Amino acid sequence: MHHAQLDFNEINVSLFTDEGAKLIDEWCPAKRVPVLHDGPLVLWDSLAICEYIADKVTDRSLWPERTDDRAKARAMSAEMHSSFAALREAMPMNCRRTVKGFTPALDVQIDINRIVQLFEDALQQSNGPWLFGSYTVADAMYAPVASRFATYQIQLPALSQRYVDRTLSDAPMQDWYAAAQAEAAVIERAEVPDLTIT
Ligand SMILES: N[C@@H](CCC(=O)N[C@@H](CS)C(=O)NCC(=O)O)C(=O)O
Repeated sequence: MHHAQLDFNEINVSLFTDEGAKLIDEWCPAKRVPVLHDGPLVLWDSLAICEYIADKVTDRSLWPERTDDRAKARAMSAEMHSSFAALREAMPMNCRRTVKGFTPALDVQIDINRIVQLFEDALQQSNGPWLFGSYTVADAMYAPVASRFATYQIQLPALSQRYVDRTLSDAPMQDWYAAAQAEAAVIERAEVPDLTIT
């Protein structure tokens, strides 16, 4: 929505707390975040929210121009939405700390390899800086993964590393990180321990 240059208000929901549960009851019909309220419209799914925003903005495109690239960007976004369960489980997004000595299990490494293959193929074809040249919904969908690659210190080929760096230096992402730094809540179940050698 920042890239669409739309004004919006954000309500921060502290997951797995009593206060967060009340907000979820009030705002989220599927009992999950994110949810977008736009007038009477309530949209409870992240990819549907992205599609809606892309439809809503008429002065810029949030999907690639070429039909075949649009199809690929949609497939990539859908794959992010429906897949990578092992990576999500083992590497919760946590932009407040770097996890030291993280070694992915085989199923996690398989997810990482697939995402790296997607990044490399798209970036080789587009020449970057974004997956399809200019910023699209696919970049929004993969921003949390780019964040995980950085904070879990995953070794990446050069093109993918440059893409992760670009994502992290993007102004809306920097704002997201700054907002996270200002939060005090910790989700204990999402704190992956550092590997320490004793
Ligand atoms: N399909 C949903 C999945 C949403 C989802 O799983 N959200 C998590 C946070 S990333 C959540 O709300 N968890 C709260 C809970 O499980 O109680 C989407 O992408 O919009």
